[in-house]
Amino acid sequence: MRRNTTRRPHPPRARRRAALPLAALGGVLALLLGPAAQAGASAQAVAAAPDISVTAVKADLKALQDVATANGGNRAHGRPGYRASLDLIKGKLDAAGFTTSIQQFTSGGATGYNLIADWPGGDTGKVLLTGAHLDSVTAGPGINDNGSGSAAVLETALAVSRTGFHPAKHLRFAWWGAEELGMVGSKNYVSKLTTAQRATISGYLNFDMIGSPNPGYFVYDDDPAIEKTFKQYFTGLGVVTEPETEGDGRSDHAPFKNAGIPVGGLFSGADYIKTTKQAAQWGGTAGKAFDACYHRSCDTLTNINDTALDRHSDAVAYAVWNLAG
Ligand code: DTR
Ligand code: ZN
Ligand code: ZN
Repeated sequence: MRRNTTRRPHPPRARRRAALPLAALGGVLALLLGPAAQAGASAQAVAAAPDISVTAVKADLKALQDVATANGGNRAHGRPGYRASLDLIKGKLDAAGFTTSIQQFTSGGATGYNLIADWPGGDTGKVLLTGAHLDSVTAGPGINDNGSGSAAVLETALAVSRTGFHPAKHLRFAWWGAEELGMVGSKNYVSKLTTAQRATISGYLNFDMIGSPNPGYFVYDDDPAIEKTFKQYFTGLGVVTEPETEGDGRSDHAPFKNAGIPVGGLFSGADYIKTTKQAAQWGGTAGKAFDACYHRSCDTLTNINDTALDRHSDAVAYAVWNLAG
């Protein structure tokens, strides 16, 4: 979905070359006109985030559904469906030019895996990390929880490659294992970081359940700058948001927050009940859960609201483009 933003879409390379002299002139003018104009100029200089195709995100969800169907009905830690999900995503990232690595750990007597994908370039002293947990519960395929976040992060990473985005910061993307066992994969990742490595992470963006069938629009109320970026995006859409308050400690942002790393993220709701007020502002059904199939076998490809998935996927890209320095 296109946002009503004043920014133009990222011009193709040829037009970008022609535009460079104009951009340089803009920079000189900004210097002459002073800080306020400079702020305006630098804001204008941020490339517009690309639209993330909800069709592409849903195709990834279909692929994850197929993985679960072919592997006992789930993509849970320690089950074949999890590693098959990781290999599917890794293959797309490798083909798109990312430097991928698999971090192994053990939990509950089973081997778990995190997938890390680095986009070459940028200041490795300033890393913007974007992630989602890839595992499901054993009860079902976990398409909303958390195929939705995994697919949106994947399509944003692929958009970075497709558009040739090379921001000041170093971009890293991650898909965590064993979140459902207590954020085991992300805790493992953070525990292995040295103090110096932790200091390089300027922010961690977490996306866990962003396509709920009776959706809400909750923004993590942790780091103010990250929260503001997400709220700006939804304001541009004319969508009201609410702070995500009960999520503290309930997803993969928690280990990063506990390590003093700025965190933020989005959530479309789980088994809590949508109020009348929330239904009035967001649509959907009051008195029903945001996701009645939370942690159940019915969390399948039909357990997704396409509008929520589309809006949240675009919000992932908007945040990456605007927080990448
Ligand atoms: N713990 C997540 C789902 C979840 C429940 N509340 C929140 C709040 C913020 C993010 C995620 C969640 C899971 O079951 O994977
Ligand atoms: Zn869950
Ligand atoms: Zn989840």
